[in-house]
Amino acid sequence: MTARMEQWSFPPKFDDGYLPDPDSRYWFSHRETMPAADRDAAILVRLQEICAYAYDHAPFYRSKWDEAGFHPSQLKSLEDFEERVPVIRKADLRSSQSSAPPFGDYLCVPEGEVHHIHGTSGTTGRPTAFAISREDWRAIANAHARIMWAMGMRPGDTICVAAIFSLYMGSWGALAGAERLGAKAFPFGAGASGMSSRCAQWLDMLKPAGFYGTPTYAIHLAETAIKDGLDPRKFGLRYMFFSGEPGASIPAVRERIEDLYGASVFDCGSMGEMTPWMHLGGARGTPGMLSWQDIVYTEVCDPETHSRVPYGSRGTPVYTHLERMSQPMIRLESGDLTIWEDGPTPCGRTYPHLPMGIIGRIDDMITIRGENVYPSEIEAALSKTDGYGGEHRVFVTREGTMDEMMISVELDDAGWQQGDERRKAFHAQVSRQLHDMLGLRAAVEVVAPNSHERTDFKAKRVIDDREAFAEMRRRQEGGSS
Ligand code: 8LE
Repeated sequence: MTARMEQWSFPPKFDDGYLPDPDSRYWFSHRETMPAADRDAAILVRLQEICAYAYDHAPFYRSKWDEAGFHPSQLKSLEDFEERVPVIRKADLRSSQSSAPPFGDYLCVPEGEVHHIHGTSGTTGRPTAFAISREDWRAIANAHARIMWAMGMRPGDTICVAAIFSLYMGSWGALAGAERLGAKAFPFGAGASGMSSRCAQWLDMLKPAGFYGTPTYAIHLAETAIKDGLDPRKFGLRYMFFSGEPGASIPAVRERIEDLYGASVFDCGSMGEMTPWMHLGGARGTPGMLSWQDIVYTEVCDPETHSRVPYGSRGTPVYTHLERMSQPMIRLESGDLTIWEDGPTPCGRTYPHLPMGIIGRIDDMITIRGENVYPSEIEAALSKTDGYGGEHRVFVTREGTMDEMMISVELDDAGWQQGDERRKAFHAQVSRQLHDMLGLRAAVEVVAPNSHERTDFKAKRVIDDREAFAEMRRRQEGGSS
């Protein structure tokens, strides 16, 4: 069966000139539609190869696995993989890089083969460097072109990449895919002041077919365009794909973007470490994201035991690279939350399916009076409320022994102009929506449109001072004033 899997080898080799038949909805029709059990059998062989490779080339894995009593020769089934191979965490990567700088003792190729250096975007703590070899960069471009094809992008399309070009892998990954696809890459970028107005102007001039960025930025950009007297629907965009944060798989947010631009919206993205990060990525005809298992083998797991949860259940994705040689990630725990469903999907692919995309980071869950809520669920509830002005903030604090939440929500311009009556009605609507959808009783404040700051990257809508509060108390109790 592997004989028919297109361009499937270890180490990975790609034909950079290959393009599918223009009428095909699939890039690699066999790999995408083969029976899942046959694919799993091929994945098992690849896992045996990649584990043997990592054991030989990476002291990081060798020592971890020796300690756990695992040797690659023991891998006889996917269950063995799940039961015997320990997960790794971002903290393990950081500590490996601090003891074996700069790329850690999991760099499996000679440093001379490193083609691109990227890294984590966090602003605190030691950053992690991603060292990507030339061959891996090709593999990434091929994987991304393949998934962008599934979203409907075709050679010759103009694709605007409107995300910051720095160490962030989002923009570069989209660019690599667009180039390999034979599209007209338009790396507009983001991040400098005044860029949103200029981006709107360029979109109006160029009429690109595709757009990449964060969902938050797409909404901000449309607002900017409208303020500048432009109509985003006249940009002529046909598809917009997003990564970096929840949004594109939240129905009300997706519809809002589709409505603002008149384009189809696709969700994608796992983590920078897991590039080709589009391995969780949407396809025309299937809402949410697919897990392209022959690129990155994803197990949705119980966060405590790291065993796979049944289809239909919530869990945290644990990722394993199948087409990377430079810093292969083997069972990297994401810390995110999702629900997976069994394939096949409406688009005919036999991959597992994440209908809600990624709901959020498990750590970002907020517990208020016994109710658990994720920031993306609050966003979903507000986006469904008529008159929502496009931004909000969630304040969480501790009053006495109770956690309290306050949500500051913008009303849209038309509503705001209507005065007090409308503001009061909106306040009631928002409170009801939060209660009905999430069981939340939160204090609500209605504010004027544009009261909250916009971003061209990932939104930070939760301001939680409980940790700062607890820390201050600990300091005080420790007597260090
Ligand atoms: C919900 C995937 C990429 C390059 O766009 C990215 O944001 O990588 P990064 O900076 O390593 O951040 C990864 C985290 O962003 C994930 O763990 C997840 O919490 C969030 N994230 C990325 N894409 C999505 C997402 N959350 N939906 C997404 N589509």
